[in-house]
Amino acid sequence: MIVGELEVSQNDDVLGTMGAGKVFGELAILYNCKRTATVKAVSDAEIWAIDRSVFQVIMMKTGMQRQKEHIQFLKSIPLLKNLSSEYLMKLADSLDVDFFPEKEYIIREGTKGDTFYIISNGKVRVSQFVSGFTEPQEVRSLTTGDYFGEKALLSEDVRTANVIADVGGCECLVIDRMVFNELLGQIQEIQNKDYGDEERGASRLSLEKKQIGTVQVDPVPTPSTFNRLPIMKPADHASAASSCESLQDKNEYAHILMSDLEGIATLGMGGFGRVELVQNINDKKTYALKCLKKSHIVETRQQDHVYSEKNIMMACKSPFISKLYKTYKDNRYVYMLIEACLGGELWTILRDRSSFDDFTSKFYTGCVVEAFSYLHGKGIIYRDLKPENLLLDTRGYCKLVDFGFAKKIGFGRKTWTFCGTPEYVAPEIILNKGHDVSADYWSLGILIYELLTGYPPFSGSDPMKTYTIILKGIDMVEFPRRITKTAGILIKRLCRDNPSERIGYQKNGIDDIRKHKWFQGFDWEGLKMQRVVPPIIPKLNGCTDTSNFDQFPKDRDIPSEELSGWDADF
Ligand code: 6J7
Repeated sequence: MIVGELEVSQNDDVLGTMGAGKVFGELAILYNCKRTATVKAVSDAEIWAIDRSVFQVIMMKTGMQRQKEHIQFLKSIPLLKNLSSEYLMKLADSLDVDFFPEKEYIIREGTKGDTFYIISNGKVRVSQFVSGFTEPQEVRSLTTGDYFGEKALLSEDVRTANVIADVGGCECLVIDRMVFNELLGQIQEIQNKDYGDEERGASRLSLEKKQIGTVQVDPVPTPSTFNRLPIMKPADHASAASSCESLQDKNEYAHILMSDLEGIATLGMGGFGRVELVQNINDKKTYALKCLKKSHIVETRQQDHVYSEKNIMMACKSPFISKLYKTYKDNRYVYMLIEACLGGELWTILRDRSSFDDFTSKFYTGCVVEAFSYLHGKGIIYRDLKPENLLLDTRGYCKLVDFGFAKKIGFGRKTWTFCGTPEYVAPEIILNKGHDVSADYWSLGILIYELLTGYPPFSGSDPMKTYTIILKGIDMVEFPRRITKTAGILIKRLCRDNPSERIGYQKNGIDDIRKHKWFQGFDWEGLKMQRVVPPIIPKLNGCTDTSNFDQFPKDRDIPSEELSGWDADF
């Protein structure tokens, strides 16, 4: 605001007034949600305004620019010259930048250490206690591009020298223990570094290790928030379905005409259109037909998402992902002929049972891990994990459905579209920092929590409250006793605020999740080969039985024709 006076109110209660120089309106833009308060001019006022798209572009560009600069700088450091660009990107993503004024101790000898530093600008002086002297003796000075702080992380745990900011202060890139171990710990130069401490007679002070205080966690209220809607999505509640047979080759379906399909029942519906169970009149096989209203797609500008959904699903061949066999179109709809999964939504089963036991949760999580392993291996992120998007097939295996938010981003790249379902959205998506497959690992942590308890860990009465709770972090969440210690550890490792620290996103990839203690003894091979007996076997009476789905009324609404031609290649 430039000139004038503004009044801020909520539900007719005046919260305060603002004058020149104040900034407002950022919350709804940051969090992609409705305005949280009313702002009214109480005098003539002049204001500068930025709309959401410009704000997001600025956020995206500054984020990309910062990352580019960090990568460029990291590339110029001889120590890191052999690091792959994937590692450099992860490093650039995980580091913090800190400034230390002149004479400040960055590191104090004898204290516990958990961070590694690279000097990005300025100088430091390094000193050490040496036998025969009462004061620490200066041993060297370091400048831009030099690093320090590795010894406590490699073996000692305790700092072996003092590092003090020199004249003019010093700016450092700060890397924590976990990222250091993951990305830098194996570098030979670091492993073999010998500072000549022994020859010098260094006598490291053995200060008492500081006790790490226990963090007091405020229990977060966790209301049951079902009926969760995704953000910026063509379909609010798209579900697919199944056939009685295991259908493998999509070319087999090329000959199926729309006129061969007879409607049996509705499996799901929303603003986007509906999903119908249909039967081929010739061979009696059943499918899910997802019918998307073209006018709705155009109104919500989801054309690219719909194409992406088609292309990704068509390219996927995994038993843990529902198959897309064929697409059709007419003047009002585009259609996707999808494998039916008549066991119903995992969400419905979870709702009916309140929560799952450890093995049941492991089994469904395992199916998702296999689906993610397949998608991520192809450079595809899914971005909408939740029990509503997991359907059970006739045998009780679950499959990922609804690829409206999936995107092929390749490797070492990020994307910026704000999407997902509030309770499952990762902090970097909320903060518009750019995200990649690591956002799927975050959502996997949320899923495990929800399967084990029946409710998600972060949940508010509206999306913005949910986002605010998410940004407080997983350590603020109460873990009920039904979440075992090892399950809790895995959830916390998946829901790290820093995407690079999430399990699944490190050098061994998703295998780290498969090998996690919570999965000890789990038959991954059996799951992959679908030999494991599923924990819940759906009751089904033939391939037209829709009793595992809610009932929906007949669709009387005929959408308007949409003839712009955007779907020419659909
Ligand atoms: Br730089 C530097 N020079 C020395 C040295 O001569 N002896 C020791 N022990 N450490 C030196 N350092 C760095 C090294 O990276 O200072 C850091 C203090 O914390 C040390 O790692 P640290 O022991 O974690």
